[in-house]
Amino acid sequence: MNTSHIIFPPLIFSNDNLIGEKVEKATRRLKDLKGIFHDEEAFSSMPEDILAYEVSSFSPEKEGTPGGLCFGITYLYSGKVGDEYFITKGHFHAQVGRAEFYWGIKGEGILIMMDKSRKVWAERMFPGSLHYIPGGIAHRVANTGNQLLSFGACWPFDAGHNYEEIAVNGFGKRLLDRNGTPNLI
Ligand code: M6P
Ligand code: ZN
Repeated sequence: MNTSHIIFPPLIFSNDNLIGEKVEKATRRLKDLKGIFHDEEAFSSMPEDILAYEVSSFSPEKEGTPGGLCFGITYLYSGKVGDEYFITKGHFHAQVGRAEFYWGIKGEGILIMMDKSRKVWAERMFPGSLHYIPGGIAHRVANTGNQLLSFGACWPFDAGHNYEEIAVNGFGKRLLDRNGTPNLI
């Protein structure tokens, strides 16, 4: 049998690791999250180099290619700024109609979503949880546990990230620790 056309895949997803030549890694430290947390005093008292989260992603084609898909794993560390859990920046998609899947791999957290009218709702994330984020819905994740939260994501190439609206207006609600319990306030 000629096996010359049987090759190893360019990507291996094992445990919560994404391995491959074309995997890109982005790092977000507290200093990259200025203005995101409500307690500015607590924020400025923390070392700005603390790692908040990392994203390993694989884009098989050039960003913007219609019909293509991106795959990523986010590693969100456990921590709080005052009473607010570590969170991802959060974004709408630049192309409003583009949806996305998230799924929980390790740890526990909460996926926070918001529509255009600023209505906010949330879903618990845990190993095995699967979340469909429809087009037009802003999304961000909080780590509510005391260990690393890792979650997967798959989104269309041409979705793009619109961070501006969240940077300016934030989400309509925040996820705060109230006596050890996460509350959307
Ligand atoms: C997921 C995907 C990525 C996103 C990342 C971090 O992996 O949604 O597109 O970049 O989470 O989220 P954010 O870009 O909001 O910081
Ligand atoms: Zn997205």
